[in-house]
Amino acid sequence: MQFLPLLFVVVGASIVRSTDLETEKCEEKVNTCTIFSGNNGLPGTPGVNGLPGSPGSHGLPGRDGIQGPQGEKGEPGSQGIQGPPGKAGPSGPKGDQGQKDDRITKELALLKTCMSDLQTQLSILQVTARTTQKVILGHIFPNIVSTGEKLFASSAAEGNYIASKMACSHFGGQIASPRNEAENNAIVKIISKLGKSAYLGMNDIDTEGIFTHLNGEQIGYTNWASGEPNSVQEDCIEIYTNGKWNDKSCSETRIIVCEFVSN
Ligand code: MMA
Ligand code: CA
Repeated sequence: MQFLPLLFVVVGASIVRSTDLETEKCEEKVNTCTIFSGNNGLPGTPGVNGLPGSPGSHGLPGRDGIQGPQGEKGEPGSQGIQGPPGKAGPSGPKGDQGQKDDRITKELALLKTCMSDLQTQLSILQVTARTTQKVILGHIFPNIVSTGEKLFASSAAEGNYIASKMACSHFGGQIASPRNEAENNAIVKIISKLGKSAYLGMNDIDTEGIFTHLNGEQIGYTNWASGEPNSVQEDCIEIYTNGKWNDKSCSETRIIVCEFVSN
């Protein structure tokens, strides 16, 4: 570091600190501006070292080294998973005829005999069950007519729709619900003798105009009298002694006719 020679100008204010023992106060003394002109002064003492400069940018990459020698052989890899099964081979030649198995033949014959015996016994049981059902129902319901699949029965007792439904289910059956002409005719046989209409099971209580069976199925077979059904107020069905149907209030009193699944 170099020093500027020649004119050495001192401009400033020096602060002289005099210790006044009495007052213990700092006293400021301002110098007047003085200009000196004379010989060059001695060079100043060298300044302290500057701060180190910031690092330079990266140099260019060096050239690639020479390729090293080949490494040692690696460990063998683990075994692969099993491959898919191969295609089936061609079928072998036909074998010789086997010997007749007497044991199986005999057991088969025995089974056939047992089956035949069971069928006979089942038929006898069915007849007995049918007879028993009819005898028992006949005691409670003296008026019975059977179709292929059902027994229609009445004690000649009377009740409204709800009472009729309850009485029939109490005896293990349900209120008469004909699904074809033969069943309708069976009911007619009973009520024509008793001389009074009966309620049928079907009704349109849930949806006006849509008559359904007790299991919710919409009715298929119908035998409405001319002009029926004719009232939104009449949610039940009565069957006249001539077999024709009329939609009717559910609170009338009618002959109770039940149906039972035939054994
Ligand atoms: C009665 C009642 C109705 C039925 C008509 C037929 C007057 O009302 O039984 O349900 O439709 O008769 O005339
Ligand atoms: Ca009616």
